[in-house]
Amino acid sequence: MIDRLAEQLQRARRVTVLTGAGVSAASGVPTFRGAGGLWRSFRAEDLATPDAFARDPTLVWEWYEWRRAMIAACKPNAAHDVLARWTRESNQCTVITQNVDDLHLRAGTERLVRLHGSIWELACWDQCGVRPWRDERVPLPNRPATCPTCGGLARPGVVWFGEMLSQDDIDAASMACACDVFLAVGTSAVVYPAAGLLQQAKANGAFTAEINIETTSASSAVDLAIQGGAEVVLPALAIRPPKLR
Ligand code: BJW
Repeated sequence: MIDRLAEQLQRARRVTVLTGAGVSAASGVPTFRGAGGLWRSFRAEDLATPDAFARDPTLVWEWYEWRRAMIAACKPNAAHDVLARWTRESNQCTVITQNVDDLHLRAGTERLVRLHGSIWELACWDQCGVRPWRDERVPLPNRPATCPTCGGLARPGVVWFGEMLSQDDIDAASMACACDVFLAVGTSAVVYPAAGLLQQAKANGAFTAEINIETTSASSAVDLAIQGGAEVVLPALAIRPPKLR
């Protein structure tokens, strides 16, 4: 299985990797679905929608502060490192992530598309005109956090259910679907529009593969489903991006 993917990667000129929470699992960041997932203990409707924030910003910020503290103690793992190396060694390799933990960035990934934003960025809830800003302080000085420009509420710079993703990110992700190999790693592939990228790449003629510890809704659609941890399978591929050879 791994050999077959390695062969495809060696032949490819353009490689796109879509990542999800499973990539950060070995770093200690909880996933959303499945055993130990955040949605097993918390309801998305109470914490990850604009309505939830409008109802109770303090509760939502408590949850995000708890996650920020947890992520701050985590480091990129071997899966992040391999993907970062691929993007550094070839400008034909793009990583699209649904993760908000920024562990891909910390590993040094280039040309990263962060579809669901970053937990380390904040934005003005009242849209006073200030651009989103980065604040890595744990904890933040105010709870709920406030906008330094207008003094109103600040919100986490992430994409909640029912919210539009940034058009620039969608465009960049769509462009990256014109590739030879499309690899979905550590994602349950149920959240749209991210989950639709695989079909888009397939329609463009890409060889599609998945790396996951479980069967997902994408497993039957991909050309090759490899069962295993991202932090084990990606280093085992031990390949260099094709353009460099
Ligand atoms: C390992 C591993 C290891 C573990 N190695 N693997 C079309 C059809 C149906 C619905 C919709 C649709 N279009 C839009 C929607 C609505 C909605 C949606 O998709 N709902 C579905 C759930 C049904 N989408 C949206 O609302 C999006 N907005 C949008 O489309 O706007 C336009 C629009 C609005 C309204 C209606 C129609 C159109 C926005 C989605 C935002 C998602 N936000 C979250 C929270 C981010 C902020 C935060 O973190 O707080 O993003 S939800 C959560 O899910 C998070 C994740 O990025 C996302 C994806 O999860 P992911 O990464 O796949 O994680 P898991 O936990 O699901 O899976 C982990 C996997 O790893 C598992 O498979 C494990 O087995 C595996 N694993 N260890 C390898 N070591």
